[in-house]
Amino acid sequence: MHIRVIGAPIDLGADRRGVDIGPSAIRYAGLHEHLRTLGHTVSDFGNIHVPQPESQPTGDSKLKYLEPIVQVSEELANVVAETLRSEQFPLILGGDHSMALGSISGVTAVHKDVGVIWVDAHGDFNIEETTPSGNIHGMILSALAGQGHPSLVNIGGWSPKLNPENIVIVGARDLDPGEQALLRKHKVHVYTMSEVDRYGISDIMNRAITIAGRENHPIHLSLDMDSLDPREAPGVGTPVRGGLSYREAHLAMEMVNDSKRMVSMDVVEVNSILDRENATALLAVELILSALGKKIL
Ligand code: 4U7
Ligand code: MN
Ligand code: MN
Ligand code: MN
Repeated sequence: MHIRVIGAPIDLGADRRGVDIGPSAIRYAGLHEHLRTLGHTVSDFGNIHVPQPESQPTGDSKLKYLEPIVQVSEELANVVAETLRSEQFPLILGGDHSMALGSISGVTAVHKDVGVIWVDAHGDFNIEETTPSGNIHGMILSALAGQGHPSLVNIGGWSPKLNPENIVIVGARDLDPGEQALLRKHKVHVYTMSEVDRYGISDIMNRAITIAGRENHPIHLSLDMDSLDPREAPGVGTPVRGGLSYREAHLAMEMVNDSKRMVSMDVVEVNSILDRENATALLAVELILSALGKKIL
């Protein structure tokens, strides 16, 4: 496969700085070399331009940095769409999860009826009226499903990008009250950590792939590193106890690879300031490799 790495060093969507170094940390952890060992061809677009938060007005406290996030999303959407049109696989490195607004908008500009597997401790399904923080990284999946502020919803000039019934969240364990109501209302498939405990990650991933990939739909995988237990992934901005184990996360990635349906992937929320000796970036690389074909034997 021809993989194109795209860096999205955005931290405008989150409260803490440090995820803007994520793309460098993941590259430094040996990403390209390992991908080549797997037999892939790898090129690197470099990073898209993202303004520093200190250089921007915060704007509306319920939608912090809305304007620059919209600008970055438009640019990233174009880069991702162009990557797919030139038959390369976009591997987008965050940055906070607000970057998925651009990445998935780009994917859905090229592919019809995209299914999304969103591996995350959170639902990222808030809107202006339900957000407890005003941080846009918690409002991205809803925006892609056509809910929320028009500027977020209409990236690229069209909406919605996703049918909520083609969205599967895996690993959820911290959902805000208003967010829960929205997830139910829009019939998003949510597999919580309780369900992972009860049925096992293998069963949950089988279901996730069946739902996101039904009717031959292409799958976009969005991996938020806070889906992992903070013991495995200490370098994330919003850690929540009780997450995926090291092996559960690997198996989830391996199963997505086995499905042969994935057309694009993002890896987000690696916070290098909070990390310990780049452990979370190294783990991100390992999980990317499992998602892109690495087998134990
Ligand atoms: B992430 C939160 F209130 N729900 O909206 C919010 F708990 O991309 C967190 O999944 C969002 O890391 C986390 O601010 C966004 C909060
Ligand atoms: Mn997230
Ligand atoms: Mn269809
Ligand atoms: Mn999260």
